[in-house]
Amino acid sequence: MVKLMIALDVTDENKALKISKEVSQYVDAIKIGYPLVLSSHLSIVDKIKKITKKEVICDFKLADIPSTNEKIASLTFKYGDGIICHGFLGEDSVRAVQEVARRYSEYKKVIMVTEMSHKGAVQFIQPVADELARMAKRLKVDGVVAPSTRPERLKTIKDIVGDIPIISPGIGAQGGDLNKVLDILGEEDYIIVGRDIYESENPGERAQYYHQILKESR
Ligand code: OMP
Repeated sequence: MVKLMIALDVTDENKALKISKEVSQYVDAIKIGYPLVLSSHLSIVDKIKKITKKEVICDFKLADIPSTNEKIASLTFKYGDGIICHGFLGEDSVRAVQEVARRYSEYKKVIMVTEMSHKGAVQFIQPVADELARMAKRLKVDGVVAPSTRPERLKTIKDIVGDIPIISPGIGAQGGDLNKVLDILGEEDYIIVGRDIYESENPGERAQYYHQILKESR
């Protein structure tokens, strides 16, 4: 069964914790990023984990020189189970994050962006995305980000990375076609859904809706 990761991009700690509780039984992982962390504190990861007992991935899209990436990763892995970093900075910047992850524990995940889901991604990142995917494969990262908004690109990237899990945003608010995406993804992969769950009137019900579709598509 393809897994469900909620993107919890709300800017209010209480709301984040309330939604975490409501969706916890239907999601496999939680992704937080700057919106939530800058409006609260990174230690919110502990609170979310306590409520949900699920993995929390920190989407900080690291894009810096190795030594700065290393500092950010060290602080992040005190709390998060995983971190998202960019690959276009080059192999050394990603390796720096991987080394920090390994120092913490074998369970800390480094997830690398290949191609992004928004329109602007075709401008600069898409032309090098296959190369980024090949680098991700070579570096044996723990996951890659690839777009649900472009199923044909998702398929190409999946073919390149093979058994590296994909986490794929673009379903819901960004208009990705879930059926097409489910034909491509496997049971180690995740769809990421944010606004369509956390902005809905009943986030728990909406998460259950996705959970059910994923379950039935097995
Ligand atoms: P919704 O569009 O609200 O479902 O949220 C998607 C989530 O995935 C947000 O947290 C985005 O920042 C993130 N995301 C993308 O939308 N596109 C990408 O290419 C990569 C990411 C990401 O790395 O998570």
